[in-house]
Amino acid sequence: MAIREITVPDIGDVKNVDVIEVPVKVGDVIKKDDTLITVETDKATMEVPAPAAGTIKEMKLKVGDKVSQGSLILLLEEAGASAAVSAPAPAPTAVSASAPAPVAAVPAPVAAAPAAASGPARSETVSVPDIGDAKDVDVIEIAVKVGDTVKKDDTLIVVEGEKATMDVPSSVSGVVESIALKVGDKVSKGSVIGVIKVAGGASAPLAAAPAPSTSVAASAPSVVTAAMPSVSTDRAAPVPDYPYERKAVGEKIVHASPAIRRFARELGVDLGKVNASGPKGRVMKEDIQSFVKFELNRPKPVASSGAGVPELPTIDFSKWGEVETRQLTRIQKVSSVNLHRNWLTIPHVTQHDDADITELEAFRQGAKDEAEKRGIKLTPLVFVMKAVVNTLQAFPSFNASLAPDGETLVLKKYWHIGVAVDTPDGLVVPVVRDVDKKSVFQLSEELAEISKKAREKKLGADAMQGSTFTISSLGGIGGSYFTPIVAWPNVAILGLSKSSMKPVWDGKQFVPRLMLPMSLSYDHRVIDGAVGARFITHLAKNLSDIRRLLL
Ligand code: CAO
Repeated sequence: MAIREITVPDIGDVKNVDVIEVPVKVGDVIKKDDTLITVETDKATMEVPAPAAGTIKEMKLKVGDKVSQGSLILLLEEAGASAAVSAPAPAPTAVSASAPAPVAAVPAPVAAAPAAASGPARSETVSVPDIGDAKDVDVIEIAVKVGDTVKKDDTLIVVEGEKATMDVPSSVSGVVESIALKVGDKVSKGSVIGVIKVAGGASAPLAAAPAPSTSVAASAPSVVTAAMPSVSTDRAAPVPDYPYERKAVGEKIVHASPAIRRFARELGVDLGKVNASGPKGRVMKEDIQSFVKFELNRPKPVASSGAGVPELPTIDFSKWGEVETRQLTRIQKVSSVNLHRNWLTIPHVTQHDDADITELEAFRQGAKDEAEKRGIKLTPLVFVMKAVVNTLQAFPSFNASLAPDGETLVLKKYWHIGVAVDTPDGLVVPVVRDVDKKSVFQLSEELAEISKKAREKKLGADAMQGSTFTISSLGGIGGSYFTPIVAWPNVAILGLSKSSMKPVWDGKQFVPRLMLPMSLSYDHRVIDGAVGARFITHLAKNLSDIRRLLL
């Protein structure tokens, strides 16, 4: 099998054009006319096709390189061929070997176009210049609209032939008065694009769009490039939301006009990731805009990035033993994004304390029978909710949210408590409203109802909104202190752990008291440490003597 050097064919007068895509790699088995590289000039994007089938042995170019005619692209082990040592990618098919190639064929401003220095304003009819032999090429973009002010050389329309995409620039500066074309129309040399009002009467040639340079006049516009790959001709619906999955590894060309490629480059967008909604799978400006919007708003994966934290490497744990993978539940995925954001964006302080709930517990035991008669299970949590609301009323900055300007506190005159509920699918936080207006029996009833609904996945989204403070109770489970994460937009959260009998010094002796471990996390931007300590002390006092709630 012969190894053949594949070089860049005649691409006209243009030198040092950018390689913007290299869709093939070493080892690829390619067919004749498969695209090897895509090059881009100011005005056109062209695909350079393979002159023969074979296996790629070595790549000699990469994206970003600059090429001219004769630049070495790759070494090809030709399928079933003999001998040839060096060959350019196919020359223009529609023209002779000496004919100019596509870049030159792209309409270029006519330097010699006569322009009068002065005169009355006049309307110029702008038409498609000489685009070589190509006829009936598709208009794939209208780059201007009526009323736009255009400068000479600004792109008016983008057309696409069999083998290349071309920006058709304006030959005059002025204001667009009318546009005679729409996307999907077919045009040839001389087709009217529209009318431009030329200020001050610059008298441009009547065939206003710049003609191709003289050396190209009779040539096809799109010579060197391969046939367009078989992409769908369906016009996909615009892409309102993403989950895109456009390019699989090994998928090749992205179709986009030079202007769109420039736009994507300016924004740092990888066109390969953008859903294409244009004709023939072409990426349009709106596609890039949708992509950027989506990327900006997309919740970022928790484990891998955020707030400038370096990405974590992917680890193959199976190297060290057997593993099993399991997807997080939907609830876990949603909460992981929220928790991560809250943890990173809220400067947390956690203050711990014990509340002496010996008397409260005696009262609760005394009220248990009555509660049971009503079919209610009275737990310490509802007393804590009442005590918390009383404390929030004494410390209004805890019942508040920080406004987005970071400088204003929104103080709320209602007391809705979010209660973290453990469900088989993960943590949810339904909200008990107007806790200040409800009795402990009412709260118990409501708590039983919402935690049942939560576990049966019957809670609506609004049942989980509007809390002013949150309580996370692990008291029924065990453990002592922990660090609850503030549930934004709240500024504080109370964690409760399992109460236990502890020896407490009463001034004369140690006495057994039932102590409830509490962990108060707060947003330090809003709450000072001293205020945090006062809040938890006030709360502990309320719980140690619930008669204080009546004061
Ligand atoms: N100390 C000692 N015992 C406690 C207690 C405490 N702080 N809090 C509750 N208990 C007892 C209750 O009295 C009850 O005992 P009895 O059955 O003997 O009366 C038992 O523990 C179980 O209580 P419960 O959990 O059913 O009820 P609750 O009102 O305390 O809590 C709810 C309700 C929905 C908050 C709870 O069921 C729950 O889901 N807790 C987990 C919340 C969670 O996961 N938080 C973590 C967030 S951070 O990831």
